[in-house]
Amino acid sequence: MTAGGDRSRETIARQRLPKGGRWRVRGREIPLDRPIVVGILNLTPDSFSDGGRFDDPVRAVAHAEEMLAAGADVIDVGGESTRPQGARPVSAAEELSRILPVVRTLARRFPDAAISVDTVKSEVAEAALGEGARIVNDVSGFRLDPDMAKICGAAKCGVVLMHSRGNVSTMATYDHAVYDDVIEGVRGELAQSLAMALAAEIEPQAIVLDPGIGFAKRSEHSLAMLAGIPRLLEMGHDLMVGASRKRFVGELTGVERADERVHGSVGAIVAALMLGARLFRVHDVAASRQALDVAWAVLQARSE
Ligand code: HH2
Repeated sequence: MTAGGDRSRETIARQRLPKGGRWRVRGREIPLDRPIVVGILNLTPDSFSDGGRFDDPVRAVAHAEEMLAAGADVIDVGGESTRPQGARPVSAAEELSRILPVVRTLARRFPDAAISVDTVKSEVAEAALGEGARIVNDVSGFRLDPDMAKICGAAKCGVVLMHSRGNVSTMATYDHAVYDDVIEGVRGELAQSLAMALAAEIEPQAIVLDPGIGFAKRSEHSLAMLAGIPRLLEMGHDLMVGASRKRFVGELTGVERADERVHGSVGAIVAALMLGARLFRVHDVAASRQALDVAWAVLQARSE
């Protein structure tokens, strides 16, 4: 064993697991004393891996039910795709017509689940919160709508501030993927999102950060973000990771079809869990739940 190997083993042994906090999400607290699985429900015709599969409300609710039965803690409902190729922005009215009936049904039928809305528009967030959503997942980290922070502060909902650059059409492309130091760059820009949230009196315990895997990030940037999770945790908030079926998994594994990337996606979230992330936004709930629970049990046994 080399001196370098000894040193890295020591570093890993010294690393403390973050204490299990609680995520405040509008009248409820989600304990973060185990990995939290956020099931993706895209009500879009054009999402990169599941576009068109759940854009009918009946199928969407059935899929949410399956994900909850498979162990999802949160259902993240989205009505606008940010796909890398030709994402088409939709109006607030169109987004609302896609998501509101489903949010309403899910909130009533599954009162124990927390419903999250994946939107960059305050009008959509406000309406979804009015129908029972408890979390706003803003992939622009409050950059694109000046009223988003205010709406979330007033509603006392949970928020996910994800890092991205550009607008809905460009944020998942490589147009803005230029960094001197990707982790410092993302930390600096997430700090601006955080400042907007705190200025709107959103409680720190309501805020989860997300490095935005694949958003203005080439594969090497996404890998650096995952490896850099301990440095992102220094910002003082729990982390959500959305690696599910993304391009970097395809590039690493040579698997072209997004819906065949489950094994690589699970590898990514298990690594992220080991490095300190607690929340995972996934398409494949059963595989992710099983893998995270086993990896978590190993981590718990190590820290006892
Ligand atoms: N990724 C996507 C959408 N929303 N939200 C968070 N917090 N983190 C992510 O990594 C993230 C996200 C993109 O994935 P998907 O919803 O499957 O695709 P599309 O944007 O094409 O609908």
